[in-house]
Amino acid sequence: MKRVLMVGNVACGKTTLLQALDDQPLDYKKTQSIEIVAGHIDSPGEYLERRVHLQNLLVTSVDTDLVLFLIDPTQDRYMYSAGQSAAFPVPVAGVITKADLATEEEIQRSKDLLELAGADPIFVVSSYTGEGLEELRQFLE
Ligand SMILES: Nc1nc2c(ncn2[C@@H]2O[C@H](COP(=O)(O)OP(=O)(O)OP(=O)(O)O)[C@@H](O)[C@H]2O)c(=O)[nH]1
Ligand SMILES: [Mg+2]
Repeated sequence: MKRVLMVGNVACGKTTLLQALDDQPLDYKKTQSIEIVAGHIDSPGEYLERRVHLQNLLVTSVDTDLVLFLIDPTQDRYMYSAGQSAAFPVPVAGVITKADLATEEEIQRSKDLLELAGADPIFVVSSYTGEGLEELRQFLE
């Protein structure tokens, strides 16, 4: 399986998605620092939101096969800049989380933003209902 670095705003669903992909119980725990979860690299949302920490994400990604840019489509705050994926030394794919809560419009807006950031391909998932998890698992295999 590809080793992934999870990137995304605070509470967008990074840790929960890693638990769901690994068939673990969904157990909320705030991520405080770079951590290994289910063999992947999880990051705190603050690393994306506070620009001084961005360099840590770039350096950490060197140890991975793939970066996932996550977006919670129900949140109004979007942190990715146009072409941001090009700063990473490995491929970047996109994940829209919390599909169980989002409207079609919110999902489409998130797709547009992830495309603009250069993420490809883009998955739409819900860690709660399991929607989209199988497609993402297959891609990571
Ligand atoms: N409805 C719904 N809630 C979700 C889903 N995924 C995560 N959540 C909830 O969103 C909240 C934040 O999830 P986390 O996985 O901790 O978010 P995170 O991106 O790891 O956040 P940080 O560690 O702070 O960067 C928790 O209360 C989760 O239960 C989902 O697919 N659907
Ligand atoms: Mg977390």
